[in-house]
Amino acid sequence: MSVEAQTKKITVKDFRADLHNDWCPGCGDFGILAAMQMAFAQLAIDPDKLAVFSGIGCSGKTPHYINAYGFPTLHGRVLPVATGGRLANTNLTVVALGGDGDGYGIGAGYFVNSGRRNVNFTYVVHTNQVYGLTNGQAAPTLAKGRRTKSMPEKAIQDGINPIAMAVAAGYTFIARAYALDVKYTASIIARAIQHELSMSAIPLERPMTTSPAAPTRVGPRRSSARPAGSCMTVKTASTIIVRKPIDGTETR
Ligand SMILES: Cc1ncc(C[n+]2csc(CCOP(=O)(O)OP(=O)(O)O)c2C)c(N)n1
Ligand code: SF4
Repeated sequence: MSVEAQTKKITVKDFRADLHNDWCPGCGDFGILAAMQMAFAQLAIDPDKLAVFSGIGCSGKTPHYINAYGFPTLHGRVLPVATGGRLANTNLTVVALGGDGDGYGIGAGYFVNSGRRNVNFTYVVHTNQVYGLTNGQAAPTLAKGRRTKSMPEKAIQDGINPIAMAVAAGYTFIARAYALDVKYTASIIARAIQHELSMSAIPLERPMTTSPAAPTRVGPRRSSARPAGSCMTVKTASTIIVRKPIDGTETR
């Protein structure tokens, strides 16, 4: 812990970056950001010992808003880069994050193989069933029969089940929460970070501004660059699974 951090109590404010935030009002990313900052403060993590890695997307901007080391990587590539960061410096607390398009679309192979490797860090997936930044194309989680304004027809395929994928891949702490339930989400993130020796995966259900056809409407859109109705989500029950690595060994 740095000398400065040793002499004062660490609070949520220590993780706030003084940067304009351009997420749409009502975006669930605000809840995830607040929950992360709360979890870091609860665990009294020194900001100098924290590294937050992200993919590319609206969610990928999260490291900009956290006072810690931050690394927005490439679309779908956050897990190999965060793995490198973790292995290069085992004194760091490493948190990786990204959208569900990032993690389960272009990054799906990394998601599976990172579960196999079980390097000790936490991966938070901001789940909204769409590619938010690029106007709401269907993410692999989009449920059959749902449609955003950027889709000519309703989805004809089922969405993937991230929890089942994480179990099959070998993640040892798997949890799901609702992003705007900030206190609970913070407690889940804190537990995941404390889960020693192997990797945690947290698909977080994240509400967004929605189309008139979507089941939840959270708030008005602010950005004129993105058409209304590109983002949606459903509130799901929380899930927590904790287990030993599949082969019984643990790697760090
Ligand atoms: C290799 C590559 N392909 C495509 C893109 C364009 N792109 C940027 S963000 C994005 C999708 C983001 O969706 P998601 O990962 O779900 O994150 P969200 O914006 O919803 O947080 C895409 C396709 C890119 N930046 N790089
Ligand atoms: S487009 Fe969707 S994910 Fe992006 S900031 Fe707006 S509500 Fe959030």
